[in-house]
Amino acid sequence: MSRLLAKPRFTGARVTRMEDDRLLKGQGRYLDDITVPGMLEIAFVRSNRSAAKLVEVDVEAARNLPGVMAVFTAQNCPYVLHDEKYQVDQSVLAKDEVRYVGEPIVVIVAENRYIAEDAVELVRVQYDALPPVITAKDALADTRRVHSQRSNVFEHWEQVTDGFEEAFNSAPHRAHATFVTHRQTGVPMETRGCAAMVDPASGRLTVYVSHQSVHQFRTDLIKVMNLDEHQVRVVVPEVGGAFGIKAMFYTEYIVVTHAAKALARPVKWIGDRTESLLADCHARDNIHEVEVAFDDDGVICAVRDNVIGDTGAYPILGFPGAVGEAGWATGHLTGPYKIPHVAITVDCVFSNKAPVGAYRGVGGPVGAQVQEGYIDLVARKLGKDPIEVRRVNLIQKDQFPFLSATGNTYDPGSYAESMEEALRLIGYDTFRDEQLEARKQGRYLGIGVCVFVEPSAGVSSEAGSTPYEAVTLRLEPSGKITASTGLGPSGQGHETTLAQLIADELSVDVGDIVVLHGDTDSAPFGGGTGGSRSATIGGGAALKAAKEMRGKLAKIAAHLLEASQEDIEFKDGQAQVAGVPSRGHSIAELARIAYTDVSKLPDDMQPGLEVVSRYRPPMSVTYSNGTHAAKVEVDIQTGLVKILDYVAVNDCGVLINPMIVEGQIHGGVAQGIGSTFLEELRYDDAGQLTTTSLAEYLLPAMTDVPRMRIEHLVTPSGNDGGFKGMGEGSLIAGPPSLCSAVSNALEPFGVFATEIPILPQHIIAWTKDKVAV
Ligand code: MCN
Ligand code: SMO
Repeated sequence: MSRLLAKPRFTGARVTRMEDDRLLKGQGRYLDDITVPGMLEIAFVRSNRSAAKLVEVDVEAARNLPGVMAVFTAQNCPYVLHDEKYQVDQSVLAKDEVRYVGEPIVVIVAENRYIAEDAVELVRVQYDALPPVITAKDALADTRRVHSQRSNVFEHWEQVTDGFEEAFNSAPHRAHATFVTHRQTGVPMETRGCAAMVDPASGRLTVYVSHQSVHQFRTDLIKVMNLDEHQVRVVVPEVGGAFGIKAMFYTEYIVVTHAAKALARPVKWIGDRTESLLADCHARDNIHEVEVAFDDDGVICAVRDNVIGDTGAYPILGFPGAVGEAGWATGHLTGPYKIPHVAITVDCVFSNKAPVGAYRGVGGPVGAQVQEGYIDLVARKLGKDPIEVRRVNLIQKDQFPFLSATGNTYDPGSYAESMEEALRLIGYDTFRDEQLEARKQGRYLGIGVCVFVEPSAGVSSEAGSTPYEAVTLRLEPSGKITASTGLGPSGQGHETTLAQLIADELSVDVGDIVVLHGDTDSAPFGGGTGGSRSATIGGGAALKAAKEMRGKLAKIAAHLLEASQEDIEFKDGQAQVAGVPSRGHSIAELARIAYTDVSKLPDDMQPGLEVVSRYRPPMSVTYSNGTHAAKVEVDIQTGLVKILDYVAVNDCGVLINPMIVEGQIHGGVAQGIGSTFLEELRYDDAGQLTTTSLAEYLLPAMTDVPRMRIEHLVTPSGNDGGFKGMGEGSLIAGPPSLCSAVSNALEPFGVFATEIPILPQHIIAWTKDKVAV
């Protein structure tokens, strides 16, 4: 195989996203754009009680409405998701009992959505109310049970480092605080949906779904419905945002597929915004009671964290959400700090609320909120600058690989460096004077900082996991390249970034490559997109496939040129004898020969040029890092927070496309702003969700998101290519830095914010009638 490689042209460059041509012209084809003749549409009757026995479900009038083709209930759509580990059953359509508002009970299949919605109104559900379990504390008390056969506490674990108590008790100072991140969710512009149809000729089933992993989806679907892979094709069209929400498997998908099979008609469901807020997985909803022990310099020796994670009514198939949230949050409790001791207890509980699942960062935002929160707390107690406390606790460059007290091994990163760079960018040196000056005028400025670690591209060796990704590469007879992957992009630009990597390996233009995804009939089996794994693992697979292809091309070229394969280099779209461009063949010529002039091939080579490569990274996880710093002004009259400046210093190893990485950061910070100041899924005492539209669940608008400055540091990972994932870090770092900035601004009022979102009414209540000191 040729070892001589030209300098990369595309890797590391700001290559314009190839996806954007179609997306910006409105040519993206999303789930709801898929219509086929005879397609029926679906509407769900969802529970309007949080906890009740179902006494009677009368669907007669709905069934008789003209245009209604079928009505399904648990009786004629009897699938049940059984959670082996926690011994919980979830009927795909509620049977006997409902456990959260929004749980599907009946499905109407009609000629169109209008009729289906009308029929929904005709269904009579008679409930016998049960007392709901709404707060985490209620759930823990276990006096009322969400699932009668088992305790609400479905998961409990503890972790204590040896010597914790001694270290904790002998420290000169201790402080405590309770940190809360309320219920939030990812809100993709395109809601969830699914369409299913059976091909009458072959009998094969095709399911279109807006999802992050075609293969995982197929695995889950066939398991529940007892189908076989080769009879099921899953297609993911353009996805308008996913954010972890669409990595989950939901009961609606089974109902839609069942209806399509039962009626032998194509059937489609797309959630409306209310359904989306009610029944997409929720996230966060963690309470952390934290105690921290430290010395006079602010060096922290021990942290205790008692956590309750409220997971809602059911574990989501394949993703025990609260365990995920609390697991990541406590697993990275010490973040980038070299704190030697931790004591952690976690209780994950069921409640009569929507199930909790993945949302960008899964536990990372909560964990970072706690981590930066206790650092700020120490500073507050000692009357020190919060930056000083960070400086004395940060893991230093010469300490990598670093084994954290929670048991994670961090590969090299630039923790301290990223913070210093962020401080320089935001002008920390002069800020304190500016802040004092402003305070004299009754203006409250603050800077908050979050130094984050982001576990990315994690792979597990457990059975059932997919610790690899695959890329199929086909050099077509014309010399153009078709690549195919199991990744499931929803805006991350994989079509561009994978093409960049392949183009450089083969010295061709990115425009000569098309990257396909989202179809189990053509994509090689893979894990899909989630856990910020695509650049690292998918990119690794693309590199590997391209290298294999290069080997094949080098072999053909060497044969034709009567040269040694080792001497073949790839440059400007041709394979040539190193340094002798006149002795070479274009890639297109080699491709033509491989398919249609095969007598010229070496004897031991098959015709054609196709490879499939699977990359299983040597590292089980690689840690990205960085620092976000936010400068805010808090208006104590209106309770509004204005973000005056925002900087992000990011280290995700080798960058494939800085522009895409920066786009990821912009988006994550925007979500972080929503998470800190706007977004909260609120349930009332009866378990009714009161935030069922975007008029109540507020998202950041364009004017809420400031311009931000971004810088990159590069500490390569040990995986091929040196990439680290970064798709979640900006939502991990956003909320803590903003929350910390508010605390810093309002320090004269003794305010120390420990709950997000921070709403205007909170700020007003904290400062009203108080005198700044
Ligand atoms: N990248 C790069 N160089 C690196 C690392 C990443 O150029 N060193 C590029 C990648 O090639 C990719 C993007 O940046 O195009 C993000 O890469 P990565 O960190 O590998 O994350 P994934 O592509 O696996 O994306 C998943 C991540 C997750 S887990 C959530 S949740 C999330 C996120 O991405 N959901 C998103 N960002 C999102 N962005 C959009 N637009 N929509 C979502 O649903
Ligand atoms: S929440 Mo992202 O899909 O790991």
